[in-house]
This record gives sequence, C-alpha cells and structure tokens, in this order.
Amino acid sequence: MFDKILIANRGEIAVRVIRACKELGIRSVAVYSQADVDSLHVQLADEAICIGEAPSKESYLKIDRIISAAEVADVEAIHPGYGFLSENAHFAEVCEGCNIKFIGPPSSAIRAMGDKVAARETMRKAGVPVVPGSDGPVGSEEEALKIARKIGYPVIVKAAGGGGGRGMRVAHNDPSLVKAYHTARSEAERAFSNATVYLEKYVEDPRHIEFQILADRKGKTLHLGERDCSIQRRHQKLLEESPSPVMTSDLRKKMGKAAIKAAETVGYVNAGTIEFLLDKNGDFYFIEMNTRVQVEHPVTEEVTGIDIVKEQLRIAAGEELAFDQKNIEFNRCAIECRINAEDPFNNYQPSPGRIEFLHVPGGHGVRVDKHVYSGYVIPPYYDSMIAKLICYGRDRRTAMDRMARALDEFILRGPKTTIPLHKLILKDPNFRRGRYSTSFVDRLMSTANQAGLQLPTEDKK
Ligand code: MV4
Repeated sequence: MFDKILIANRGEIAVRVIRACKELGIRSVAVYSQADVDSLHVQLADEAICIGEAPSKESYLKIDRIISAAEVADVEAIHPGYGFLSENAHFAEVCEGCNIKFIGPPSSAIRAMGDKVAARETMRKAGVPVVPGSDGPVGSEEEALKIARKIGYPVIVKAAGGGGGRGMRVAHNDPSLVKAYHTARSEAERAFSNATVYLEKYVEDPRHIEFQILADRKGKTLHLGERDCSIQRRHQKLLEESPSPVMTSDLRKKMGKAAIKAAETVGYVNAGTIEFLLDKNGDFYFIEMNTRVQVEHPVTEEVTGIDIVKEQLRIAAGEELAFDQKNIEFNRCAIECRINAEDPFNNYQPSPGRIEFLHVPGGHGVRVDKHVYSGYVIPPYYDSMIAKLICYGRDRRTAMDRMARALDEFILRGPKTTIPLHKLILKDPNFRRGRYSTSFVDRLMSTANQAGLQLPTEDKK
C-alpha cells in the first residue's frame, strides 16, 4: 500500500479521501487555495500546501503547481477526487510521467470516454445498447435532417465534448432541428473548443440510472449495483438513491452486465460509473461514463458495505479486488440529499457567506459528509455543495422516514440551502411511491409556485 499520497481537491471529497487514508495508514497531503485556509481538509490532512489564489484556474486546476507540491511532499500517488482535474487525461498522463500514480483509470480510458461520440461508437460496436441516433458525428444540417426523419422526432443534438447535460438541444421538427443543430455547434465550439455534435432519439421522461463499477488491474471488473439519479435540476443532481425504486433483480443483472462490458471495452481500471437512461418500456441505453469517484458514491457504500474510496486506493496500489460479484449484496436502501448553499426558491442563486450556527443530524442510519462547521465562511469561488446527508435502513420506507427526520434535525443558520426543497421532495406522494423521472423537480416547483405555497425557510426554525 502507499505510504503517502496527495489529494488534488477540496471540500467534502478531500475530507472523505483523508478519512480513507487514515484508516489504511496512509499519510495525506492536502493542497489548498488562499480561500480555503480554514477548510477542514487542510486541518485534517497530515500536511497542507498552498497552491495559489482563490479562483480554481489559479489553484486546483494548475497542473504544474499540484505536481510541484507532490514532488516537494514526496508522495507516491495523487487522488483527484471529482470535478477539477479528475477527468483530465492530460493530468493523468503528467502524473504517470512524473512517476506519481494517478488514483483513477488509465489516461487512455479517460480519453476513450471523454469524447462522447467516440464513446457511443465504441459502446455500440461492443454490443452495449445506445440510444438510436447517428453513427458518429453529424456533419451537416442535411445529414441531421435525414437521420431525424429516419429515427423520428423528438431528437436531441449533443456535443461530443459535452457531458453532464452541457451543450444539448432538443428538436421536435425539421425547422427546430436546423436551429438546434447550429446552436449546439456554436455553443459546443465556444464551451469545449470542439464543434462536433451527434444526434440521438430524445427519450422523454427517462429515469437516470447509473451503475457503480470497480475494476482491478488483474482484469476483474465488478458492479456495485445502481443509483437512481433522476431527481435533478438543470443537470445538477439533488437527491440520489439506491436501489432504484424501479429496479428488479432481472433488470439489475442485465444492466450490470452491460455496465461491466462498457468498462471492460475501454480497459477500465479503478472506480467508475456507467450512466444509462431507462425509458417507460424498461429499455435502457448507455449515455456516458464518468471516469472518477462520484459525489453520490456513499449511497452505494451504505447499500453494499463496500468502502469505494479505500478500494480506489487499493486498486491504484496494485492490489486485487478481495471479493467477487457473487459476494456483493444489496442489503439496504440509502438516500443522499445534497445540501447546497443556494436558494432553491430563487433560481438556485448561490448563497455563500458565514455559517452562523450548524447542527448536523445523527443517530442510527445517518451519515453526514461535509467540510464545513459553525463559523465557517463559504467562499464564493467554488461549487455550492456544503454537505451530503445520507440516510439508510433495511427498506426504502425506513430510509425516507429517517431522511425526513434528519432534515428536520439539520440546523444551519446563515446561508440559504436546499434543505427546504428536500423536505418538499420527501413529502411528495409520487416520490414516496418511487414514481418519478428526470422532470420531477421542475413539476414539483411549478406545482408549489402555482399553489402559492408559503415555503418553509430555514430562519423560521
Ligand atoms: C438524453 C435525454 C433524453 N434522450 N439523451 C442529461 C445529462 C446527460 N448526461 C444526458 N442527459 C440527457 N440525455 C437522450 N437521447 C435526457 C437527458 C436529460 C437528463 C438525463 C438525466 C437526468 C436528468 C436529465 C434532465 C434533462 C435531460
């Protein structure tokens, strides 16, 4: 096992990785920006090195500074967390070139999945189901129209360099497709310096179901079941749960097999996630792979009892997975609510600033992953997520009741948060029944607005 590693990230995920390091006897080195001097990851790591000014571009995204810090601290490996440099194939290459292990997949696998057109083609050829659409990029509006007429409207134009919902346009007829094609291209060119787009049949009201994968270097690839991530707003997940309320053991076997095939096809090693859309007929389609540990990984950890971050460290150190698919049991139900410092009832406007008082829930079946505390000042420079509340139990009802209880117990004075929105979701009869899709949050919000509901606020606590 490694003796010492560096964590190229901040916030709760940096804290999460430090915890895994401590339990494995690995010394940890934090890096931080000038805005994060008071962050918990700096205090909990064995060493901490300042790598620059507050904006990510001046610190957490500066490859040369992170490599310098790694060399000064003399670490054997770097854990990239999620976001920042975690899916940057060039960064993974630089690490390997400097004889520092990148705790993640080989750069070739990041590249293979980073180009969404190439990934789609690779998956189609490997027999992993993909949404009907173009074979490769769409080169002209004539070609787009031809494909759309063949597969039928509605269609969605996606950017090859996109992912996570960025650079997508839906079209319901020929004229709107011509427009969508050109808008998507120019947006993609601006955002990703790559105007390549492709076309898919638009799956209406799908469920977003992703499979957690672990793969070791000896060629063993396993899945840890699924997470239902359909509760999102503008492609930002808000609540995730496992198992999916619509999953059956038969469907899990089929999707799990496809997910393992997807990972094996690109020579995947370490932890990764295969995203699928599941339509109303129960048909599923590969859409993307995330080649990193994800925000919502604790949900899977509480269902399976497997510590995903420790497994990442073991795999990167060359160890074999100590269990097989048949040993993985799905014994619990877990739900995660993302607590963001933003106003869900005012366009999700960020709400940074000082946390005047914080009390986090506890008790049986409650886990809180966070990097903040009473008196902490949330800087305005980074992602608005300040905590993850995970509740679990032997069945979904227990997990939901526990989550509702834990949300009531959560006291955070100062910034506005997503807590009141989560309370609404947990009360919703359709959510309680497990009947929801990716349009759930928008519908919930428009119903709440139409009813002119007096929405609960945190200060009234
Ligand atoms: C789609 C889709 C419908 N049809 N692709 C959004 C995130 C990105 N990973 C893919 N996304 C979608 N791709 C086809 N062919 C609908 C979405 C989508 C979505 C997916 C998952 C969760 C929430 C979503 C919200 C809007 C659209």
